[in-house]
Amino acid sequence: MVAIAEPLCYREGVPKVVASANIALVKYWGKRETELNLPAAGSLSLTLDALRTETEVELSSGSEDTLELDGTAVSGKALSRTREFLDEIRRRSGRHEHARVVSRNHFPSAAGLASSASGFAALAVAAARAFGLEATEDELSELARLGSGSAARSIHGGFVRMHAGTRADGKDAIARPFLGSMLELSAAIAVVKAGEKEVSSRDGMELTQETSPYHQSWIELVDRDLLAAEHALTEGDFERLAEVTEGSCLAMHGNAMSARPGIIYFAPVTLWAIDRVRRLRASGTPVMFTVDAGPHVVAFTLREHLPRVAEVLSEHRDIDRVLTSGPGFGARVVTSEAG
Ligand code: 2P0
Repeated sequence: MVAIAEPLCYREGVPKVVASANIALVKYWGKRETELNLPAAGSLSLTLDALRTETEVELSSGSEDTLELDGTAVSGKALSRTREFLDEIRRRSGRHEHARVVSRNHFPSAAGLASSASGFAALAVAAARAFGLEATEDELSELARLGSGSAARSIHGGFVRMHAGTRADGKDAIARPFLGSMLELSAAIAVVKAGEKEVSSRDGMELTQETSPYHQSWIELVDRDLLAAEHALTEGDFERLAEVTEGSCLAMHGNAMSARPGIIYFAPVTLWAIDRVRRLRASGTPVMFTVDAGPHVVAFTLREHLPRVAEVLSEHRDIDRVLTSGPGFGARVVTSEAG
């Protein structure tokens, strides 16, 4: 029996999977189908090395699946989502055992920092392995998507392109690496002092698509932004990428703010940080901002400018800390059964 607080690496014989969260440059906000969690449009992200989740899945003789996150047994919504996910793994593998899932985030959970992306990507790889389910990268991405749309992207490293697909069974709603970028971006993540977000991405998306008068325009914009962002990456055109990335972020938030009741993820300091990023860019530093479903601001820049960008963003008392990160790898097993 392993104590809950014991580090993951002490569970001998259980492979550990690491996945990194990703931050989208062209955002995902809306679904074409909720049962299979199919996105209404594509998206484009960068997987970030510093935002890691480690997960172990062990088959158990118990009568139900258990989940421990950061040393604490989890119940409620997070546990039911994990169990539903494991039900699908059982269905596909033809096995019936329950599982013990132990997971640890190396960044603040549930604060709008994409922990469901790294969490479900790591869980997909770890659970497939534990249940002996052979899966290609496309299948792992599809599986991760069932847990969380953005998790499909965290199966891969670097820049990643999520495809909305058209099939009803969702087999083509998967992410693949986007190769050929002439830009290598790093990120400074300004973590705002705040508790858990009030509206989850899932609920926020649903309310937005049901009530925002701009939702259809937003969905149509995504395809144009994807083309423009991919072109900017292959041309190494930082300015153009900044225009598209910031535009996609603001359009997503504008759409969410236009829901009834409007969803406001920004805190006052979010606007302060956006202003600082734009001032830095105007004075010659290549940097662009994006904001997910929370108040934190992610500034993408080139590696050599990262210290300066992080320094500027840490100057406000409502910024708790600034994390810095280079591009990350895709989800992978880091310890084998041999230990
Ligand atoms: C993104 N977000 O592209 C967007 C931008 C948040 C803001 O994907 O319902 O947790 O599980 O598919 O993946 C967060 O949404 O939503 C997200 P579900 P998910 O990164």
